[in-house]
Amino acid sequence: MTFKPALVVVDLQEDFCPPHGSLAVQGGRDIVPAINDLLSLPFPLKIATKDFHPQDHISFASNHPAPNNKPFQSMITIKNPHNPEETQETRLWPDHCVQGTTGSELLPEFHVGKVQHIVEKGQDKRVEMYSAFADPFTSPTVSRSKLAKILHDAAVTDVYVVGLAADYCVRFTALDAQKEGFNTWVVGEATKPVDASAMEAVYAEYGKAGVRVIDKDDAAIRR
Ligand code: VGL
Ligand code: ZN
Repeated sequence: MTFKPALVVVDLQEDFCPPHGSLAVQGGRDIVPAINDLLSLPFPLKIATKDFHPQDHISFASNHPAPNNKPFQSMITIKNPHNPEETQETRLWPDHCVQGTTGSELLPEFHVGKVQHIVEKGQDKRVEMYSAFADPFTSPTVSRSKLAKILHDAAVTDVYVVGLAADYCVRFTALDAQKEGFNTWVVGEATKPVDASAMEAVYAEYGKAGVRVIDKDDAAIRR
């Protein structure tokens, strides 16, 4: 059996981190040393993703009328632009990772020079896109990134997912990686959640889907 692992570092951006991030995840910066350690391992393929929204993105509370426009709280229903029968309930957020802003920049302490690709996501203002592969609509999908093609073209077998946030973009990226046919691993100490109380449900979802959570030291690369 061949084994070809890829490391995918999700959304390690200023807006998801203290001290200035608009959607700062507690301890978001603390995972960078673990991620830099992983980047020094001989993964044949390393990829970073960036949440990269236009200012009029549907997930920003500021783009919706009161009273149902409270960041972190309000939920809205999004229709699939290609199939209005299909809808998604989604959470509204503070403006974050707006293209061209400092908040959208990758953390300077992240050794991004070691990645071969930077995949941007969330550019389509009409849909939320937590997964770095695609938006959540299925009939049909509205927006897809180039991530699946990069991984398949490289004949990757295993995907290791790290970054921010554990309960949103890391979660949906890992679940989609497994759906794409990759053996998928999340490195526990190299991710942090927006809401720690959500993680038990996320681990249950991983268990069902076959995504495995491991420690950094177990993410050593087999050959
Ligand atoms: C994310 C909320 C909104 C993430 C992105 O990267 O986890 N969370 N947009
Ligand atoms: Zn976002």
